[in-house]
Amino acid sequence: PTVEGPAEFSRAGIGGFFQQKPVLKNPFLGDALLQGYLRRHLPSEAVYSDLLVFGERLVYEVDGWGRECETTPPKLVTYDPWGCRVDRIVTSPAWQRMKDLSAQEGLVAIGYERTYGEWSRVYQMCKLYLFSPSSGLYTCPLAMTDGAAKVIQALGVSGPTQEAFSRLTSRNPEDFWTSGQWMTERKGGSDVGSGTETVALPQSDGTYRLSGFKWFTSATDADMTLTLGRVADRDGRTTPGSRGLSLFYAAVRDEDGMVQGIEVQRLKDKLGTRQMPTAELLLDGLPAYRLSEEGRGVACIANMLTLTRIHNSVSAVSGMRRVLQLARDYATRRSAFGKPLKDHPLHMQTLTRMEVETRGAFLLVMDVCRLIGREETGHASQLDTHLLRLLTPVAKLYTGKQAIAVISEGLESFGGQGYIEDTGLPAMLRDAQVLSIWEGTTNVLSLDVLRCIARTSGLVLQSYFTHTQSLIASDFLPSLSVAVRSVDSALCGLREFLQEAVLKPPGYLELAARDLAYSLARIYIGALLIDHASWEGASQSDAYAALR
Ligand code: UCC
Ligand code: FAD
Repeated sequence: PTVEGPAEFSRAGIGGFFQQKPVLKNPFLGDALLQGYLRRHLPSEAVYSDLLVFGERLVYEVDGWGRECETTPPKLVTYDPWGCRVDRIVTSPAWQRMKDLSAQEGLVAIGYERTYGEWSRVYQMCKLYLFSPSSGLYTCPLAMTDGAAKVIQALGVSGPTQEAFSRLTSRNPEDFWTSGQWMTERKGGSDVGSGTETVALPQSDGTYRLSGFKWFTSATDADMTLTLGRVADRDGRTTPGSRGLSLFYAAVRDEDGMVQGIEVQRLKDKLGTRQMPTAELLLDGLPAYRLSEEGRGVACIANMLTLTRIHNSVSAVSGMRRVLQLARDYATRRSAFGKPLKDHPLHMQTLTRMEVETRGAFLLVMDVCRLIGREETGHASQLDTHLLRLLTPVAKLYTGKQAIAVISEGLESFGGQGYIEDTGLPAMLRDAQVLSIWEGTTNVLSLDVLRCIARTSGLVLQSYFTHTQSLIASDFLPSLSVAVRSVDSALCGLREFLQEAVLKPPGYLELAARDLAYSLARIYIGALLIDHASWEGASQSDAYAALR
């Protein structure tokens, strides 16, 4: 006689248990720190309701488009069916919808309308922070678009950049443009001064034609770009090094939407950021306008670097927050050893550590946004300007690395499912990995920190010490005194280290650059956590995070 097994596992039956998946809820409502931060600094009903409604839209509409961008990556069509060269980058319909949404929601515009004065950047970046993990990486072109608008505004909007500026900052999807940022060439992405081979040939009408090879160009479906090149003299000679670089503006396509003076060599095959086209471009006489004085290219594109590095930091912290929101939800749905994960103390300790990192990163990044908002509206003191210069690279390099670690831990909190492609979770880790590479690697930004300290004869550091001390010197809760002592003693240690370092042989600080930048980040984060927890509207969680 044959033995029959349980019916539920026979024939087509595969058992009756199916794990509930983690559910994305309104990311604004699920973020107590974000709400608290806004209540404290920007208590506006209009901002609150905009973010609330946007949060709903992200859950019910946009998040699905984000997945579609991932599963329908861009393609390059080099020739049309009749053999004509077209170099068309075809993106998914979802990617197109992201562009329209970005205009409608004012994701760049808010930073220029300045409805909330010095807090407008904070508002804009909070909205981008909610958007980023659902955006299918559309935040990448938005970062460069914002950076380009800032450069153009700083140089004075005139001539061909007049139209560009109004399109980059438009809320009308019909008008809205995105910009590229083409800096990296094959010889070097960090050392742009030595690596740039692109030559700019002056034309009789005052414009230029660019010839060269851009090795990494992201979101290459952009309408325009800012890029670097060397102006050639009558004999075709150029000035080597950084001093020979000028900044150019170019429209990428003509009126028929065809690339002009450009051949798209190929699209990159990337670990992550697959939603977005990243191309290698041959510039073959690309018509361009020079925006900077000759030789001032790097200094002029620095405004773009500042803003894109801030966007990078916002994306980093938003990735951490998103994985945590999902992990917390999952901990209520998944059981092991007879109880939900949320009732296992060690699992919750793991999530708590991620929460503290995320909170610290959020406060650091928002503080940089606060500072740039002050600078742009003429409210910045000398101390603010110093802090902005120092903390921009610090925040970018630190949060980029944090995001990789926190999101990696986040994947593990789903067990094996965190490794399964169509849950959408692995893409979060892949996309985080780039955050420490583009817009300046960790080491290059650590050296940028040293350079800005040297160029200001240490004044940026003085401002750092003064402000950090003031954050922990105000009326803190008595229960936080352990945390205050800890930050205070770390500040003393840092001061002593720097006093000794200047007496050491050259090269000593270079080796210490990364550790120094990390210390600057961690101490400042500690002080911000204490400051936020000491605010009258703070919650118990705020105090707990500061103590952790
Ligand atoms: O990766 C890219 C796009 C990726 C996609 C966008 C993602 C956005 C986020 C999305 C989130 C989802 S575009 C490529 C990015 N490339 C880099 O970041 C380059 C990394 N390398 C550096 O940053 C280097 O430090 C260089 C290239 C800036 C070094 O060049 P130099 O010529 O050696 O620089 P110097 O001599 O230090 O500075 C030249 C001038 C100085 O001004 P003056 O002459 O007035 O004294 C500096 O003060 O530029 C000024 N400067 C700066 N100013 C240099 N760096 C800065 C800065 N960070 N801030 C202000
Ligand atoms: P390298 O400069 O060769 O650096 C190699 C290593 O050396 C790094 O670890 C670096 O930290 C280290 N290093 C370099 N110099 C020093 C030093 N002095 N001291 C210590 N360590 C050092 N670029 C654009 O211009 N536009 C884009 O749109 C764009 N999109 C990108 C998209 C993706 C997905 C990626 C991965 C890159 C993109 N980039 C873009 C390029 C990116 O900005 C560069 O890759 C990055 O700046 C590093 O340059 P590199 O690749 O030449 O590395």
